[in-house]
Amino acid sequence: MIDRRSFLTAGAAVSAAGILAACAKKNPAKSTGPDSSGSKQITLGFSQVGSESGWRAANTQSVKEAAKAAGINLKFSDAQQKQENQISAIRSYIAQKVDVISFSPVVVTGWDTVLKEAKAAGIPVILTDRSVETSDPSLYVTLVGSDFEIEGERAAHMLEKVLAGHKGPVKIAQLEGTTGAAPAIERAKGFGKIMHASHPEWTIIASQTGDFTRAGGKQVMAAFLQAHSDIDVLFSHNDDMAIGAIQSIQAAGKTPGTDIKIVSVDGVHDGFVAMSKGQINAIVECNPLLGPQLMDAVKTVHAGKGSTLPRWIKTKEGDYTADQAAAALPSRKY
Ligand code: GYE
Repeated sequence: MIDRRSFLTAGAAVSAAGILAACAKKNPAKSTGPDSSGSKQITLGFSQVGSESGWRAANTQSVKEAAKAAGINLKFSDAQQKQENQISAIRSYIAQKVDVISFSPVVVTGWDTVLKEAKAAGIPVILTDRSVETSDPSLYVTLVGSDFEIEGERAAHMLEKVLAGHKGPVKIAQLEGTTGAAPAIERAKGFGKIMHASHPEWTIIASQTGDFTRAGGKQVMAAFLQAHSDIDVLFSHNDDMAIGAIQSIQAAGKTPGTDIKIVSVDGVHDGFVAMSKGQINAIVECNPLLGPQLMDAVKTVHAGKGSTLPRWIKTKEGDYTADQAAAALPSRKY
């Protein structure tokens, strides 16, 4: 998988940066670290959700590369999709007295206690990728990430295009992302909003989580196909689950993209490859390359100017159909 390779490359680059920084410390006459401005280097503690998808691998690489480029000392940990691991990572960053904490919350609820601990320690928090539900907005400075509800609406509009000319009822199966995660909740909401407002002929006949993974998508789609012989459309909350589902659709003797139309979200390399083969009909892009915007926000917050930032720094993204996939593939960056 490209993801693993790029992940390892990024890991190697970060270790190399660590060695360079260590060398620089031993020889203070030369440099005090990657930050050449003369000011003290910023330490950022970052808790990543996990390694569940191609999107996540690209996001991790972007964060690591952007930290390096910005001269920020990055402490990185992978929570393997578990909230308790993220809470422990954040507590450890508080104990280490990092300058800024950032994390991509696996689910939306259950963060107030640890966020209050960060606030009490005077460490600002920047959310990235996914949002939290909190009654106290002062617990984080800003969110750098996408509008997932709009992505769900865009997916419904892409399905309208895919179904152009189709008459009669449309039976939809939905592969949801991780239960309780912002992108799963909001993509379902946005899609449902357009469906209820404009498409009485569409029905979601099956909907379950595949946890944003290929294995999950494959397994849940196999169960959907066993229970329902008449699925017209798969709406998958990410490309990896759609790619897993394609295997189950083929195993059931059906042609993905033809017998069952597929719309998914992300736009990772392997999603584009499946789309160029006509197996996925349309993809709503969700840009994972948040690193540079995040590092800019970290610097602003560290300079004490967090109040000048918007509460939500949104990412720019586009929509693609199968006929555009082959032409777009060479210029895709993830
Ligand atoms: O769509 C999915 C990943 O939070 C936007 O998480 C992210 C989602 C992305 O696992 O592939």
